[in-house]
Amino acid sequence: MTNEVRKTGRLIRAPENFVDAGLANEITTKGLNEERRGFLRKSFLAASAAMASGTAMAQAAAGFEGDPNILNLPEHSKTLGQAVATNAYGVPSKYETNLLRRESPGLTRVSAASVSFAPLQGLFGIITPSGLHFERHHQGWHDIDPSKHRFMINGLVKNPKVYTMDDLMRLPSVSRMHFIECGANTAMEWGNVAVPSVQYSHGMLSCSEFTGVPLSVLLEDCGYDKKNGKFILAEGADGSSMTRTIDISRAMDDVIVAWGMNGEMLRPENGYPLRLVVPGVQGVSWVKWLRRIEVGDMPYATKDEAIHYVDAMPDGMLRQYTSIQECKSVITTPSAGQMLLDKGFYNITGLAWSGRGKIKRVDVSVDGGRNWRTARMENPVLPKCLTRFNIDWTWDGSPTVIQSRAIDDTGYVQPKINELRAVRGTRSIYHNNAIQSWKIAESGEVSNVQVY
Ligand SMILES: Nc1nc2c(c(=O)[nH]1)N[C@H]1C(S)=C(S)[C@@H](COP(=O)(O)O)O[C@H]1N2
Ligand SMILES: [Mo]
Repeated sequence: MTNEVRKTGRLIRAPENFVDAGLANEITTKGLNEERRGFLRKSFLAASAAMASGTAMAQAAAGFEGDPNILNLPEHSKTLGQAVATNAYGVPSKYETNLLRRESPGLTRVSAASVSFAPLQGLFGIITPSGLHFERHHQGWHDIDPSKHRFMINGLVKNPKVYTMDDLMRLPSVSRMHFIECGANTAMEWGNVAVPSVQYSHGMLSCSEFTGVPLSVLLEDCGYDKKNGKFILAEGADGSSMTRTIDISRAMDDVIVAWGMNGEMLRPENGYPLRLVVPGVQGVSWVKWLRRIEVGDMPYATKDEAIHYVDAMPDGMLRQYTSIQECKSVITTPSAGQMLLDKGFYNITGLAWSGRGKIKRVDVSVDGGRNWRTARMENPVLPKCLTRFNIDWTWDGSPTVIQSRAIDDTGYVQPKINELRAVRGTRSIYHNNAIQSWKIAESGEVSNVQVY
């Protein structure tokens, strides 16, 4: 890529973290408001005009001579910087303070029951910073005193046990990177509601390194009944009576009773001091503030698996226990709410994941699904973890639609929305893993559309 191309590729990366703080409030359910759109375009045209006048363009191409940001030595190069910040937890730059978890403008808040979405459009790589990890609480979050927290294993076990946090943290631990996705992620798209940005369409998704003791170690420690113990029930300590059934083969496989997230203790809103990590399975089974696991011989059919978290099928039947988050991907940049300021080179980047294993391949279309090219996947590519993909693209300035399509190592191909609707109908909330389409208008504005 030449410098020339590099310079023409201009993109407003994320509504939250560029130009000014006010913009985030100006995004409506229909995208940028008219006034804002006009302003952005005018400022860009003004900047281009200034560049084109006289010799400015030639100078700029030669290395930005005339740029005061190069000519004038800035204060930070001439003065003493700040001392180490030993007494405070580190925070992002003040120029990044608009990149936040947000509640959807379209969803009304019901008491403490709430969702905040991760700002996927502003994140790099595969790890979600802990302060930006999405949240889903059925009955609000608590900051629980770890010295008072107890974790019990009972039911079909020889030795029922109660563990303190100290007991647990002495046991052999593992650290693994996994995605967590709420089963209701991308739910609005079932009904053809084009939410305004990838934060709201796909932001109930995060990925962290989790640390804890494998549940298999604890079940063995309690002498679970290998003959009759077919399921476990996981229970949280909050007021939502969150209880979920998990079959014993999964429980003995890669499930972790975790206290660590991204190298430190879990954040209170993500289940401090203890949560279940159930790789590949929908978020609701990742019980937070975990206080009890019971071993049983049948599925428990609790409220959160008999009434909620069921899928309404076209024939009127309800599908139960659809735990796995199937193979899915989304382009995070450019994505709805962002704006391409002129034609030229762009790196299209996004995320792919599968609850069944590793991502095998990601294809990208820049012409509404007619042609597909294989994207570059960044290492590491891990099972039940986010995979970052990138692909080069030169936008010629004409309107188009961009999409990504992931394939996992079982050979499963992420479906189009109409393929998914043919099987699942339109009355579902959960498990929408359809291909996402972003429309690029001639103005450079990116918006959410459905393409069949
Ligand atoms: N105890 C308890 N566990 C819970 C919940 C809850 O409300 N209470 N919400 C569940 C749901 S629906 C999801 S999607 C995930 C969200 O995890 P996070 O808030 O760490 O992103 O936690 C799950 N575990
Ligand atoms: Mo969820």
